[in-house]
Amino acid sequence: MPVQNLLIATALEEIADRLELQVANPFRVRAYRNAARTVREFPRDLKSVIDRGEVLPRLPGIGADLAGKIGELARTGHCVLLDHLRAGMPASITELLQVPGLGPKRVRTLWHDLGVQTPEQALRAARDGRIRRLHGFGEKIQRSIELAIAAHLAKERRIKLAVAAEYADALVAWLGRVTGIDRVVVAGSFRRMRETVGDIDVLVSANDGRPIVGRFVGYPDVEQVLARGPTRASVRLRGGLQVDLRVVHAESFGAALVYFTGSKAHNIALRRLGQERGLKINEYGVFRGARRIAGSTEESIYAALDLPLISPELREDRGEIDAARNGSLPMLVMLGDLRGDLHAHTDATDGRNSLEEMVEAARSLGFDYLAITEHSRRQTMSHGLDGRRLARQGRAIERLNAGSRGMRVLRGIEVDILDDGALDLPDESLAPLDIVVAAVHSGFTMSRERQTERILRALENPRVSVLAHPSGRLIGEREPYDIDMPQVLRKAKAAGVHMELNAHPERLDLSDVHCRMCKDQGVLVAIDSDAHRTQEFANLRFGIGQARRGWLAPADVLNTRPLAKLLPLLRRAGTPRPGHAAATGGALSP
Ligand code: DGT
Ligand code: CA
Ligand code: CA
Repeated sequence: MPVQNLLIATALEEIADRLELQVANPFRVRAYRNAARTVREFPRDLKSVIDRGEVLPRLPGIGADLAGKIGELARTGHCVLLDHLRAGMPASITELLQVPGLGPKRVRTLWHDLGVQTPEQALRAARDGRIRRLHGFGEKIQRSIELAIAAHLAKERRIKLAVAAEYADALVAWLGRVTGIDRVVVAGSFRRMRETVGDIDVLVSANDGRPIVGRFVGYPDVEQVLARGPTRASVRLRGGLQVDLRVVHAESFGAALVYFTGSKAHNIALRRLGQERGLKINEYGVFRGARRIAGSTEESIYAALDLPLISPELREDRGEIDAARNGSLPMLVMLGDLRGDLHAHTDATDGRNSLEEMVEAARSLGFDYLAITEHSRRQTMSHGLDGRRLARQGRAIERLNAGSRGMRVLRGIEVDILDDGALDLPDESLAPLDIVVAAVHSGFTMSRERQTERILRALENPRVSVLAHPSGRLIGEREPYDIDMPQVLRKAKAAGVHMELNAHPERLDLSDVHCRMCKDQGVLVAIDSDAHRTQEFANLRFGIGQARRGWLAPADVLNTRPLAKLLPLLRRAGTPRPGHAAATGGALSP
């Protein structure tokens, strides 16, 4: 999603929130919410469409009035209606709406009856016992509000990697057009592919910093310049994200890249290693006394310490320096190593594209295979498939496969794991499939013991090929459910079930640490997009980033294998329960 669309969508959401706080007509509120979603999902940058003088495309559910607002936001970055709404109520009130459990109705009561405008004030009101006395609240609600606000305030304000990528790509394109610029790299946690980033660190190589800094602070999305000097600046963008810029000369670029890529812990460990050899390392280079012995490239910095280059994703001081010293750094998996995707949806359930469109998109990406894995019947909100619809889709897939050579479409399902660990579809529905991806979508708050038992039982089912998004977390929104992951992995290993690394930016589940546990235990990881629309295959790159952070090599990943080696590993094809040697990679590596 282009950044501009994100900003327009955020503004439309804010209009909806504020209208709702005013008790506006619910249909009007809903129209703005729907418009926000449409804009967010629109595949092209609306601003450039409008800037080029093209007429705004006719978007579903967006009439002339809303189209006018979108045009206004795209052209000016402002909207008279929103400014008016903002002027009529406290600025901080929308932050209160972000607190889980506080909808517009409750926020409005807190504001009108208690004068509460900020999360801090709401917390105080809860602790003073003022909330429970409000009409329709009571002791229990007061307690849940108190806990939710405390959690909200404790949360570090970090943004998801995929959102940061939208901002970073646009900013790099803007900076790249200034003359005299040599290289632009986004460093920091972004380059290490952390699942969330606190701010963005841009590093530029150029002889003269001033025109670069000028261009940077002139970026149209800059809301506030926080600091500015001849070779550095910090700004806050609209939407709140902070960006730090540093400009260095070419001879220091590698040293600065190492320094600003971090992590801080990795840098400290490098410096310690340097000190042992009488070397000083800083963002300008590696020095012996006053003499610079390295600096222009990252390779030169590591080479000065007798180390091979360490990939940014590994730079967390989790053993990578020792591994580099003794030559045991993994050859990390790359996007190009993936032969296909084992988790995708279509418009038969809650996806947005047809089976044919998803297949065509996967084919044009060069996949050898794509598994279609819809939700199962229990997911009524997403029109999950029952046995009959699943069988019908299976026949459609067989027709597609019969009509083409090249990419193979696999018949699959993302079947719900029920509370007791049974699967949501009977064995006769699962038996004809090429792959069964099993997933927990309910009962997140079970005790560790019950949750672990439930998942172990699902893994024992000989139909199950892959456990999807194994921890169930949604980044920044829902904590992982409580399970004994080492025990789950031991069972997976014994049963020949693989773990998914779901590459959806909200999930990135498995975590990096769990990926590494899989590697250590010999459990293969399936890096899947969970695409609900054709554009979402692109999310695989975030899954690859996470996998690299988890030290995974191509052989550790299930879907780096060609189809002929993949199929036997899915425990299908008449072999109810292959021995566990079949699932260990090793000789089966691609
Ligand atoms: P973030 O922004 O919280 O997601 O994480 P980073 O790693 O991007 O951290 P940030 O933006 O504060 O700093 C960027 C890099 O600069 C960091 O990864 C390492 C380097 N750095 C920052 N402060 C220090 C420091 O005090 N000592 C050392 N050795 N390096 C530092
Ligand atoms: Ca940063
Ligand atoms: Ca920073």
